[in-house]
Amino acid sequence: MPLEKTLIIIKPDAVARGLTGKIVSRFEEKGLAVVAMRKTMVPRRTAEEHYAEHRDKPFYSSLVDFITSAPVVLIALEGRDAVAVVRKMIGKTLGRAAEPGTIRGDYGMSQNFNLVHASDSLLSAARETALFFNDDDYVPSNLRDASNWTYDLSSGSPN
Ligand code: FUP
Repeated sequence: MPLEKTLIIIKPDAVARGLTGKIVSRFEEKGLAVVAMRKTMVPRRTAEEHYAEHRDKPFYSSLVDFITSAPVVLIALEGRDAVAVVRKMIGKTLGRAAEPGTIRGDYGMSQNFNLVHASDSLLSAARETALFFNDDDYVPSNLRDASNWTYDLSSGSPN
């Protein structure tokens, strides 16, 4: 079935502000399945690897400092076109420029404290989910629950 997995990090600012539940609810209400989730501190080495593409940017070390400074919530979400759907839901990087209706647009003002990370491509989703989760961290998605009307499954693929 053409389902994608994507990595979300609810960042230290959002966790400290008590926004974890609201943010998870948005993804659930949209119809994305939480297939793995863990509240944790991110080890510095893992953060450096996660943000490796920004290694040469002036903000790299402050970004790593921030993401390792306090607890985060790691989430793997699954759904059809999940990577693009989630990127749309989080909104622009700068909170005060992000559209109302997006997570950053509704809850944030900052660029650096921008509440959530979400994988920006299928390739980074594969890399990032593997960096934070092992195979046995995943539960089966609830796609086939009797109560789930998120997709029409009668054709054999989720439409
Ligand atoms: P996004 O994909 O929207 O999370 O944002 P980017 O990939 O452009 O940036 C990665 C992270 O670096 C963002 F969470 C914000 C942060 N950042 C800074 O901390 N300082 C900057 O000057 C630019 C980005």
